[in-house]
Amino acid sequence: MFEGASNLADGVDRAFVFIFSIAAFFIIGITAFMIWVVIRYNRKKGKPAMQFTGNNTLEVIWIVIPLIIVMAMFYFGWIGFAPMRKVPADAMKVTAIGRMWEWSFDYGNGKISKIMVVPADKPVRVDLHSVDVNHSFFVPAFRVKEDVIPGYDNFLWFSAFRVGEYDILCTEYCGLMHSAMMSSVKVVPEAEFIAWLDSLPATGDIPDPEGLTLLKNTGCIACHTLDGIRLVGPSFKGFYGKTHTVVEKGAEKEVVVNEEYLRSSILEPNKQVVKGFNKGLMQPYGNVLSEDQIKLMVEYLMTLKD
Ligand SMILES: [Cu+2]
Repeated sequence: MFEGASNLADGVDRAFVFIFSIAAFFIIGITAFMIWVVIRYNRKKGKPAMQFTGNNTLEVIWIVIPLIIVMAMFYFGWIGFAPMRKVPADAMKVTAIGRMWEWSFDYGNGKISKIMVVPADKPVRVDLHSVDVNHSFFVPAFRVKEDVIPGYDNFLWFSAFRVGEYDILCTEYCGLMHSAMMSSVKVVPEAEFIAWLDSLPATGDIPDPEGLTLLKNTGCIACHTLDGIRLVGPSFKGFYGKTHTVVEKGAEKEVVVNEEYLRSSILEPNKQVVKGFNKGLMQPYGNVLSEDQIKLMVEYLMTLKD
């Protein structure tokens, strides 16, 4: 159990052993020195006490030596800590959700598990999310620990190299059943992980497609509904793929709503306005949305044909 099971463990252990050894050396050394002084200068021996003021050599020594020691502690701490904040770009993502008093692990697409399963030798990024109070996600064997704070999504990562099952604890007192807020992480070979994820039922919320999220966040659906109801602009439902009459420079013409029409209606909404709707109510979105965002929106709108 003492042996680390992730890529980050060595750095943490090195800093821990270094700082612990120095602390142990000084606590033993100082205590022994104090005992020696108490015996050696015992008042019963009748030696008169002497007063000293100022000793430059001594002061330099007790400034320089501790300075070197704490800088060495900092060095080992830093080289252990720095890699913890650099998540490899190819890391797999899992969201750990903390609530009173349990952990759950969201693998995306509605797949939520009570225990964590990760492939061996793969970087795993764990996004930390709390739905209620402060928790702290701790895997002792991986030497990773990070607070899970409501309203502030933190993260950690690791690459576990030893197949096995390890404890997950909450290390921030979070109420009555805090001590029972435990789970475990299973490190399995990659093929086994893929099979496990496949068999995990999708019981959670399936997130909106990215294009829909963009339509919502940009405010598009305030004027264009998704259910066919007419508001300020034409409903998106069944819009794609049909022929509509539009007004361009005062003249009516027929257009087939294709990918290009959807795109140009985001960039130049007042160029070809669907007949029966008012011109000038929608602003061009070319400088609000990126090319990629427009592409995602258009792709989503194309799925709404009936
Ligand atoms: Cu907790």
